[in-house]
Amino acid sequence: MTIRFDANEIKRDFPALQRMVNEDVPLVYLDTTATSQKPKKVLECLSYYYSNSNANVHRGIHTLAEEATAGYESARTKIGEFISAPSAKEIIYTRNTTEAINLVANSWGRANLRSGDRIVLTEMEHHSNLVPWQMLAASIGLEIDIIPVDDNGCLDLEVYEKHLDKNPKAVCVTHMSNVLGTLNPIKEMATQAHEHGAVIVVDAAQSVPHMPVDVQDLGVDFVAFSAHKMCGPTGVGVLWGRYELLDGMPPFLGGGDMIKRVYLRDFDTNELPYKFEAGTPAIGEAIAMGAAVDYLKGVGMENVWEHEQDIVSYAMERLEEIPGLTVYGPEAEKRGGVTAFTLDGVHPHDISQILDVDGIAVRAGHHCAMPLHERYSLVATARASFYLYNSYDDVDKLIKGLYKVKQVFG
Ligand code: 7TS
Repeated sequence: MTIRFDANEIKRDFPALQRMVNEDVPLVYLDTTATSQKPKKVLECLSYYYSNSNANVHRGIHTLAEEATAGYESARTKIGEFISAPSAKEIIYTRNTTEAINLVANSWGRANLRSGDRIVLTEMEHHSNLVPWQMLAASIGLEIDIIPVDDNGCLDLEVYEKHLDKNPKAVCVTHMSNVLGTLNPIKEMATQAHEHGAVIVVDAAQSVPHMPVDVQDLGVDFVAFSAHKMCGPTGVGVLWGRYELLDGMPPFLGGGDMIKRVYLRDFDTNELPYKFEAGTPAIGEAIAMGAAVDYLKGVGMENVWEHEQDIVSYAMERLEEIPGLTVYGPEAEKRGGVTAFTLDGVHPHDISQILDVDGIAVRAGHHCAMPLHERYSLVATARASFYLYNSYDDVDKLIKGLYKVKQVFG
């Protein structure tokens, strides 16, 4: 096993990771899949913005307004480069992944889909990539086909091919599962979708923060992700879409900034990306998302990914040592840094609560993936997830904590 960088060095960049919990135990943060911690540089960027340049964007010509607009637009360019988008005009700021997917479902979906059309979803989606499509389907009468998850926690691609034979209009799929950690073969799935004339919408909430993502190389149509899972603040996310698709879509929300001109009974739509950015956006947060991109680029996304691969391989090895413990999903080589597990005879919430006494933060529940849990006949799992700031030592503390859980429950 090789360590790509010293996670303990990286940890020092994150103020929250220095704190104690329960008075005197150091925090072991293993809940990045829910939200990541933020490095000092991102926090300083937010504070600097609100202390110095706070103004609305695209409106004023005074110094502060110009600084705010320049910062907001330069972050857009950085984010575009981070995912190899052909143009910054294709980067739409949203509140988060959820809003980005709702934007596609409501704008692209309502403009392009008709009653009786089919769409393909998967059994491993987060609710954010299920419910917006279910709402649209109920509203306009779509048929939904589901790609099931096989016993190894991977998508059944033979069923995918059968669904494609029915010529769906859209395939909506996660790049990486937030429960099983499964990394889906998006590039191949995109090629197949396009051969059948379908558009492919990728929920990249768990991939963009953890690995190099090149939207052109993946050959996809829409990609959604959130700043708060990639060292950035809450309140801002991104929808990337191919220019010609975005350009042909009607606005999602109406109001300021998304118009070129307004008449009493009509309006002219603004150009991309502003067409989809109605109202005052999360300006400081968007600028700080740019700082998060700078931070991650400084470490190198290849390094982040390889580090997480090392940590998750080690974690799986150690977890599987524990009698009565089951880890769900594929082998380490096919997953990112996520491990959802159950322990015989102990409710996942109890696992989380006992680990918390020793400062170990893991999430318990259905992780907004109820259908996936049902597929395994589970109502909940405990989940430990890893990022660039987690070390082998964190995994050892988790394992020690789990032995303690076993002891408590006899
Ligand atoms: N898609 C995936 C794959 C996710 O993991 C999440 C959040 C979302 C979409 C929604 O992101 P949001 O920023 O719009 O809320 N996942 C989790 C989780 O696993 N635990 O808490 C949030």
